[in-house]
Amino acid sequence: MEIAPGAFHLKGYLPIERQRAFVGSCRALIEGEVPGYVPVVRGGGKMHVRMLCLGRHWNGKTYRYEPIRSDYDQREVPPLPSAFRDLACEIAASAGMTLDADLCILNYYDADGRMGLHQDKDESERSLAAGVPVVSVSLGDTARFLFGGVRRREPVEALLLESGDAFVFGGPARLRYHGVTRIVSGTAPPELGLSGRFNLTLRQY
Ligand SMILES: O=C(O)CCC(=O)C(=O)O
Repeated sequence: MEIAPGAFHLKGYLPIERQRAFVGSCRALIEGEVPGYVPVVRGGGKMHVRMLCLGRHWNGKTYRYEPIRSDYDQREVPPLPSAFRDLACEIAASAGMTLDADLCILNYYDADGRMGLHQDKDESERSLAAGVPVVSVSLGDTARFLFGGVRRREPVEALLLESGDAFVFGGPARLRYHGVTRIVSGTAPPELGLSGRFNLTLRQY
């Protein structure tokens, strides 16, 4: 469903077996050798998600990408798994767009997780100018997602992102504000054995 020019909500995109496989990968990564962590952003506030960047690290202090987690533990960012890259390419194509993802921001939201309204604008000028899409994949508990305009003050639409949904925003929608106001706890499909929500945003720097 196209909810605005360049923005598509692909409900129920991933069947449960594929969701299970990606949840397994997300768990292993976020609890892995280079684990997820709660970023502290440049104003000094803690984010309300546990984050792990893959392929390139997004530094919450500088709002820039880098190969080393210099705002946290100086570790090298883990690579982007090819299955994540392929998934991004496949979903973008379903929305009529092209994405050769080289990074993913993997977020875990617990029952109190949320993310303020923001733009994804730290990728390269070239990628942003071309409107290369961001592909978002939701797994686990439902999220109340806000999608606004290209200015903060513009009206926002609220929609529910459920487990298995994909959301794509590119072209004229690439710089639209978005955020997550709340997690609807206990709504994850029981087959996933997951409490909380994983969200992957796949991007091309
Ligand atoms: O969790 C979501 O659905 C949105 C995540 C997001 O906005 C981001 O990672 O920039």
